[in-house]
Amino acid sequence: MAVGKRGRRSGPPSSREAARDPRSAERIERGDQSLTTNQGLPIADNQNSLKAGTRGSTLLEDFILREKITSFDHERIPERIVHARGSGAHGYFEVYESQRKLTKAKFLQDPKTRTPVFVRFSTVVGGAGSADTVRDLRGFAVKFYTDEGIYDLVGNNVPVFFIQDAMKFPDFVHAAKPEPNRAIPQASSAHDTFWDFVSLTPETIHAVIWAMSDRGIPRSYRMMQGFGVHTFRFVSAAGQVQRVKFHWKPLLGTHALVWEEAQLLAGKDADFHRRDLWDAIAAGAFPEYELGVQLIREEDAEAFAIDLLDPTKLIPEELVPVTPLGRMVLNRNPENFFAETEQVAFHPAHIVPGIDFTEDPLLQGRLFSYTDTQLIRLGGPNFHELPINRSHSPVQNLQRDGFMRHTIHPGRVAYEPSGIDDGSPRQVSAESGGFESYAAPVAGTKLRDRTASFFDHFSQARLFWNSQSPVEQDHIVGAFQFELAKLETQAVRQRVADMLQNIDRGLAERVVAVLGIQLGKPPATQQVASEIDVSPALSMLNHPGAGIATRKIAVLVADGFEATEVRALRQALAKAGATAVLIAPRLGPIVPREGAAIPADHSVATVSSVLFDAVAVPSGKESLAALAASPAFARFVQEAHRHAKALWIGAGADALLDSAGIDSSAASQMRGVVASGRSGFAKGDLIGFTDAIAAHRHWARAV
Ligand code: HDE
Repeated sequence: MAVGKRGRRSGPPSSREAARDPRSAERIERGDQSLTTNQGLPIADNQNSLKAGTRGSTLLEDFILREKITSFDHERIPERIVHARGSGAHGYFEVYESQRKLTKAKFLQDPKTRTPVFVRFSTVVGGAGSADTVRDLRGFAVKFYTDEGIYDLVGNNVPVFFIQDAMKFPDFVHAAKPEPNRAIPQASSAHDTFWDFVSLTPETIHAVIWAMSDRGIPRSYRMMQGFGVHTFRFVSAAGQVQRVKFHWKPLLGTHALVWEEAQLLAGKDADFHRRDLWDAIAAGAFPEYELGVQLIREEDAEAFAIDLLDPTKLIPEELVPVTPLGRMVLNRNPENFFAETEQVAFHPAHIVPGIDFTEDPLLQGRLFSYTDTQLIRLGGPNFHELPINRSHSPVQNLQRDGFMRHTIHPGRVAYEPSGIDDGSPRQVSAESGGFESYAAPVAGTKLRDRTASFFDHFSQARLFWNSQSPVEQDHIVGAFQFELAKLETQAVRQRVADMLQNIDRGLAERVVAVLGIQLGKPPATQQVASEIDVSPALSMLNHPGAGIATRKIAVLVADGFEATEVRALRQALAKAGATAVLIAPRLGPIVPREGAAIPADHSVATVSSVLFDAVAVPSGKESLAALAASPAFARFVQEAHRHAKALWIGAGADALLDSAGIDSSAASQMRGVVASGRSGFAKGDLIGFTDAIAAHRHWARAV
């Protein structure tokens, strides 16, 4: 059982919570049941179709075969046009203390209220079957089943978006998706049409530099931040209005893969993030995120260098700190991927009293798009009746009929006002909890244009660049180099490189160093000085989280390993909440130098270092000789070293290190390498190893 930041227990869902879940009415429990058709007719033979003799044709009369095949033919629904690849989890949200002064939203009033949630994490560009670890932004969509109806916070793992106006969304997505003639590349921005669009649309550059940073390749859905992106409004019962930006911060810290690792993982385990989320929840290591808000008084809304209505901009946390409101714990895996993760329908317009929109033109467009897309994806207007989408508070209105209507409304009256029946359901005044839009003052001429304050596209991209540590900057340079080197059209490569100068001349120079081109004239821009030059909160390295809970450590062994060392390692890791996974040349029992054999968890043939956070090679002369003779183990160690992971090196591993291309004489001096001495390991080594894992990566060693 995990313990939350505020020391609360994060147990599995209680029976009361399960009973509240409207899905319970729709669940088909497995038991000793008869096989039937959809009409309930018991089926006597599920093996053979109805034929004219054993060698004859199948008869059209076979309604059982036809029903089965028809159902199968219609199993797929259209995948989401964006965010098609996703993984979901159930959990709950609870507020730390009443936020009555900030908002009248009921689920933010009482620390004793546990609001059920369903979360869907996703990549944006790839199809439903694409790999989890591609370079992309991640969706972070949360559905709160509140007592006032559904509230959806449909955000991403970075705080800014690529475009400023909904009008450009189809263009942006068409440019990023596989090119329409060849339908390649899948789930990748490294192609001409994406960068062509970017080079001609400078407002994209801020989100692009986030995507090229390590934020684009998260280690885990459990280790990434979430952002509402747009500015919203909080409205209190006393009528006080504030602008609000939402933040999710993971308890485990914000961590990334390295690019080569992400690429290898796409082949080794395309489901890496999905599996990681599922396994953690199944093991009771419930992911936890803190919800925080940046608050700006309505009257101060225009006090910043940036425009709060511009979704390509953020407010640095150093200017407006994030106030923690509560925590979300994910403690239950879905039971059926299709029914829950696939059919869940999020919508930024699913809001509750106390939260309201702003006039952000991207948000305004989203308010249309999400219902519209469900009409085609989920087949009609009644998708809110699907169990996963159903409000936990009563739904009463006079909308009727349509495809797949589940509810049955008796009576003659489906209109309002009516004097024939009791006039129910009635509208509810704002004082009694009815939703009332914030009365934002609006005046203007009808036009198609943008406010002048939207035209600075580079100041915050520069702020982001300046706020990265040197190693994070190296990774950004590498990502731009990779993507631009993949382009086929030289003019696009040139335009992007020239544009990068408007972020930072040094960045542009470093990027073109491997592209075989010279920098040209930077395009003209408008730039507004930002209030600060550096925002430490933007560097992932400043969000390390605590400890090594849920980390997976590969322990490489063959017959003859030192059992005492493996036992001590296992205990130390388990104590810290991490898991040691035994990897051997074969499955079955592996025999130590002394003591009882231990079964291997995996054969080296089916795993790879990229699936683990750190690697341990325990002592044992015979064991180490066998590992050193195996190219698979040498590669395992060499890759983990190259990806800057913590390494535990047992006594006498020189031959293995040599075959892994690591200078064995220098190993014990390397950052993040714990080399146990000839006289065996000490307690301090175990602490050193867990500390090295907690540091995530040891960049000084990366080669
Ligand atoms: Fe979305 N977006 N989006 N989006 N979005 C969808 O809705 C859209 C935007 C986000 O796990 C679609 O049900 C428009 C910003 C997430 O089911 C669609 C615009 C942000 C998810 C759609 C945006 C997001 C979606 C596709 C610009 C971060 C996945 C399927 C005006 C704040 C939700 C669907 C899930 C999904 C439209 C921009 C986040 C087509 C038109 C900005 C996390 O309706």
